[in-house]
Amino acid sequence: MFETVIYEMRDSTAWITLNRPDKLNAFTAQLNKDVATAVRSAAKDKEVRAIVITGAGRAFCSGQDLGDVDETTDYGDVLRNRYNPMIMEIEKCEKPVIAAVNGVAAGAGMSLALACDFRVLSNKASFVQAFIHVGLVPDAGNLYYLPKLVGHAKALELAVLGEKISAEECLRLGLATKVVAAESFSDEAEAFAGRLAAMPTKAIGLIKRNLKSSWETGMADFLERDAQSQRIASQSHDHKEGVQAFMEKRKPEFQGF
Ligand code: T3D
Repeated sequence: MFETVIYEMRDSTAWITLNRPDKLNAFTAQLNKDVATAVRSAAKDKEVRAIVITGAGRAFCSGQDLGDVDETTDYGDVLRNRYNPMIMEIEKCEKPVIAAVNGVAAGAGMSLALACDFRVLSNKASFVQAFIHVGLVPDAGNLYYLPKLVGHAKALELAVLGEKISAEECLRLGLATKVVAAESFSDEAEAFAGRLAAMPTKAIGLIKRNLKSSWETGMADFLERDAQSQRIASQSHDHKEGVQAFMEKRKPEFQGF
């Protein structure tokens, strides 16, 4: 079904593995398209309650394949036609999306990780704002997400200096949700995704939506959004199950709807 990603279900989690390990999973048009299609289909699939994006081999993703562009390439069009639709699939997704960052994430590879809701990093992983080293501007939503995570001043510093950011530094800056030993990375990422997949998926989607709108909405409109979201959440099976489980002093079994 896909040329450049491996798509597999592990319990209720869809795993999307970027699969161009010889090029450190650098983006080609096909890889942009495959990631976008895979995220879209996981987002639509009722069986899927969490999505993991990771890389095959020793890297997460090294950004644009620099052998695949030349001086005739219109980078504006490349972004509009390839990268932006891919990032928007993640941005629109109402399920939790986890970047399982197994190794280096450079350039647009870092942008891809930033677009996800959670970043679980191997202690051997790193982020590199590689753009500046090739005279480019961080793109694919990078400068949209980065200041929200680390603040304006730090975002500017990382983007302009382009220094490698170790996993530990990512954790300190708030770029990583957690950092785990490389040896147990797959198990830890799977356990984290499994934990999210067992949670009330609808409420997670509403939390994502509300948090995003908090950057753009005035307080009065935001409070109305709170009311609408809570109405939806309160009508869900998982709300009823959560309350019932509390009353019965047992662990809730959420179904995701
Ligand atoms: O239209 C548009 O294109 C606009 C969009 C732009 C978005 C962007 O992402 S711009 C930024 C593009 N990415 C980069 O500039 C990163 C380039 N790569 C690196 O800086 C380093 O490779 C890494 C820091 C990611 C990893 O370093 P290291 O020492 O671990 O590995 P390496 O030896 O440099 O790379 C291993 C192989 O992967 C090597 O191939 P070889 O010699 O074994 O045949 C290398 O050429 C290849 N590779 C790594 N990154 C890319 C790549 N090949 C093509 N494109 C890459 N981005």
